[in-house]
Amino acid sequence: MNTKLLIPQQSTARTLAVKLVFLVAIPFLAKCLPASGADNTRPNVLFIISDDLNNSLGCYGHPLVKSPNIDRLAARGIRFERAYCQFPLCGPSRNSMLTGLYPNSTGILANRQIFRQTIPEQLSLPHAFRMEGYFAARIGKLYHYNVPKSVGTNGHDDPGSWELEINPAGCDRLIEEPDIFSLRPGNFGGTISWYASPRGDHLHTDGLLSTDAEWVLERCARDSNRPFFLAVGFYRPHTPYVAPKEYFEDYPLDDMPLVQGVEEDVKDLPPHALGSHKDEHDLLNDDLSRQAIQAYYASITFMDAQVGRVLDALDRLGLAENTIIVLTSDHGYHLGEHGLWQKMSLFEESARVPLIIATPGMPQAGSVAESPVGHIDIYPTLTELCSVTAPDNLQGQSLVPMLNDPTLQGRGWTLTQVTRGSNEKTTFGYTLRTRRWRFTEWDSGNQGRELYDHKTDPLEQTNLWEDPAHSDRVQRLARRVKTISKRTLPKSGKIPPIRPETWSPNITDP
Ligand SMILES: [Ca+2]
Ligand SMILES: [Ca+2]
Repeated sequence: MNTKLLIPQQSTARTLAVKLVFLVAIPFLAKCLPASGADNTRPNVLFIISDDLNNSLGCYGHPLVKSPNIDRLAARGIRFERAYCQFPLCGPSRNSMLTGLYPNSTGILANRQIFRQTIPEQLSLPHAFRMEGYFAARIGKLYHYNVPKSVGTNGHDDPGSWELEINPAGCDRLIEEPDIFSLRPGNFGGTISWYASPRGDHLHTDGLLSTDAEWVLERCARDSNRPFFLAVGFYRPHTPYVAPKEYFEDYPLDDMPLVQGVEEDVKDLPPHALGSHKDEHDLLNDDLSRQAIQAYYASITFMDAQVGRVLDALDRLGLAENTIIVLTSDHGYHLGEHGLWQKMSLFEESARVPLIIATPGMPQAGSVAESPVGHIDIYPTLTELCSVTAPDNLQGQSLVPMLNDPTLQGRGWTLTQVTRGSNEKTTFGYTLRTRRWRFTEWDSGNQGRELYDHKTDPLEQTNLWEDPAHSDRVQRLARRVKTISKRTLPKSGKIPPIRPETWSPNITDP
């Protein structure tokens, strides 16, 4: 067991507190981890990630969206109520999550890049497991992919992370593109687009992913001498929102909720807060908005059904009793809030992600952890749960104490960042989420600030930053963002630049 993972960087008091938590956690770990050190008793990991999935899930209290399979996973795990990505865009978010470093330390702040171009020596999460003999396999999207164009390829993958890579392409990619409706005809990846497919689950890419996962799990069940780290990256509900038409029938158009009062809401916002708006979003009248939301929800329920098939396989093959399951998304998603759609904002809808972690027979199964956590915390959590040695530069906290006692506060905040502009004109936005507050600062405050009180304003409608009643709080939070964002940099104090040379794959000496 790797005690150093539980020791935070911040303060001696916290170090002591966390050490105490660690002592308390030992009985829990003893319960969920086998006593023997033999490889065939080390826990497996099933890491499930969905693309562009926000918290529109039954287990997160959504009134309409059906997600029975993810809900049943939540019932056997801990559901993190306030989990946030570190950067609300596929590539930067996934590189951060899978290296355990903030985007300022990976140097990956845009898509189409991989951390081997900036910090090639960093062990990724699956790479760390491989170094200790795990069989690490990827099915679908774990690092960045250009969706849908790169579906069926390795995308912008890291070859050092996996022993096996499987890249299915289904009817949504190979056959149906001419039939997909798009706000900009012919554009499906970054553009809102959808299609109710007449073809069944098993023909779609995400259906093929589940079939492949069943196949890999069957092989793993036969060879119990090696523990596995199986990562399954579903493409839905990323655009194009393509799902079998049966799933659309769950969501009558008239029931689709439209956001009201946008004109009034945006009056107190700095321009960068709305900087993710795209011109084509203006085409979304009420009718098209309802269709887009229907298709997004249908894609979630379709993806959820595929998650169910993987969970069923795990149970059927007798693997569930020794497998840790994680389910998350790479970032959240707007469906019209503040007039915004898709990602790349620092509002709750874009920064927040689902996060469920289930360990076999966990005593607190079905509980909810309320304190803010981040993707940055997944890496040290999984390495600790599996007694895998982690790099000592990880920047997150282990969530093992919270898995043991979901009422614990842990770090108590999460930082998410985003960029505005490009090249030398790039500026940063940072948002700090505490249990009650969201404080956002654009270009160190030069381009505006936002403060929201989630106790009274969960939809972030009223920007309180200029309210004299909160001026002390704003000053305090601004100081914290400055300190914390500085800590997201590597020891050099500089964001690592993209290197011109390519990485020569070498897993033992990267
Ligand atoms: Ca994404
Ligand atoms: Ca407002």
